[in-house]
Amino acid sequence: MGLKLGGKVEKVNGKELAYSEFIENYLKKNQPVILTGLTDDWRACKDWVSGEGMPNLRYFSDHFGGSIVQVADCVTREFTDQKRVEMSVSEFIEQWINISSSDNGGADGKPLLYLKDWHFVKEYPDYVAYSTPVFFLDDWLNLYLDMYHMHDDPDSYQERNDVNCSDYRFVYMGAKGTWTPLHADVFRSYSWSANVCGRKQWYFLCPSQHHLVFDRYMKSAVYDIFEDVCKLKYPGFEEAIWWECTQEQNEIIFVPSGWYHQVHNLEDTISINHNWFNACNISWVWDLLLREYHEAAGYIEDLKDICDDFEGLCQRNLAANAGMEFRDFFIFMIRFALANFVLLYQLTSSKVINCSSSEMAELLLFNLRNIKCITLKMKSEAAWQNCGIVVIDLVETIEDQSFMEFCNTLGRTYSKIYKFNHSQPLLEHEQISVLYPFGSHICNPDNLITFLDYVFELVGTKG
Ligand SMILES: O=C(O)CCC(=O)C(=O)O
Repeated sequence: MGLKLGGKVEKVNGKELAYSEFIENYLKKNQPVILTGLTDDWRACKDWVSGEGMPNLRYFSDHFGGSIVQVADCVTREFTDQKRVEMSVSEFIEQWINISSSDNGGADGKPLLYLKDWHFVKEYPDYVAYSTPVFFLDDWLNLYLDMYHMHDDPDSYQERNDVNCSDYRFVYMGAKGTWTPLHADVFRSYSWSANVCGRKQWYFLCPSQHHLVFDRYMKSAVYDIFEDVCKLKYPGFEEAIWWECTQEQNEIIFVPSGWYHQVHNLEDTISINHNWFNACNISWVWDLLLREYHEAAGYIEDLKDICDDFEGLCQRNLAANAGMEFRDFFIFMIRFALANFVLLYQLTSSKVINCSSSEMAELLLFNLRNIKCITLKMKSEAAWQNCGIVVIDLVETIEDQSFMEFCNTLGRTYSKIYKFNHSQPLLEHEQISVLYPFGSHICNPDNLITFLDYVFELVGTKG
């Protein structure tokens, strides 16, 4: 039986779409959309594409050939993903050319290679391949990772970890027929994906239907929606209603949080994609962490009575599976709470009030309110109590150079979005003293809530 097709992904001219329209209609409603007209001036669209509109493979071997990348073999499954191997970009290009000249990639047991998750921006910061469209600029994930690690794991090989978790800005390249199995994105983040050349076919399932692609114990999901899906194992699969769309060259697709999707390259394709989250979808991140925590704890429940540090083990397993533990997420939230406060405090103390500055102030308040909302959820979660000690000294943080740079980057990003003239958010020592009244240490969700309520009071608004 074929897939049941239902929803329709809108296609909108990105040049005629206001930032606020994108936020209200797609980001906040968590709806997919294809945006056109946003890649006109990208260097990637010139350098990486040949006159015939095909990938300029030689350009990659000549300029980035030494880069070591992850390559998926689309015909070989390994657990819940495709088998991956590491190779240089030159080797990948050579194999691509060989396979496509023999014209049977994927047939006769031949591999079908797909370069994925290439951290191109991190590796080539001076080669400006593209500029992130304004709609996707409010990106807390990559902004944070440019300054901090999400998780420091003393047990893992840090250098390897550093590369894999350094950012979520990727390049993908694969021949016609390469594909990505059904999945929802890391951290249940949003993603955007731009076709520099080639075309992709997307199949989406909205979050309210995601149980239909899981087995009856909600443990494993369907891998390939076009394989013969076992009705006994996945009883709901045939009921699922899919959204299908074709993404053409130079179009950008917005993938909302928690939407399962499977993607097929209809032609030789190069794409650029980012994963990100911000105040609009951060609740997805916490909900996922909590689910994965309970799952991790469930797996090792037998050890509860014999393990000295059962909670520590759960948190380490959580970090291994989800990329962060509760503590990491909480520190992330504190830093964003503080950065949003610094920017808001600076904005409300300055005398310049205009439309852009008040829009920016609205956004900062929205961010702080959402952080408070998640913190309240964390507070009510008993598992949180045992997640290890967190002590963040607000005054020390504010005086820290890296944090000031982090604040500045957030400020610059928001000024760009709202076309607002940004000045450096420097707090003088006397201004920092506004933080003192309630004590400057944040150790748990209660402290963060007290801090946020104080901030709302300080700027004269409701939390
Ligand atoms: O382009 C692909 O093959 C997969 C991309 C994807 O899953 C995403 O951007 O979320």
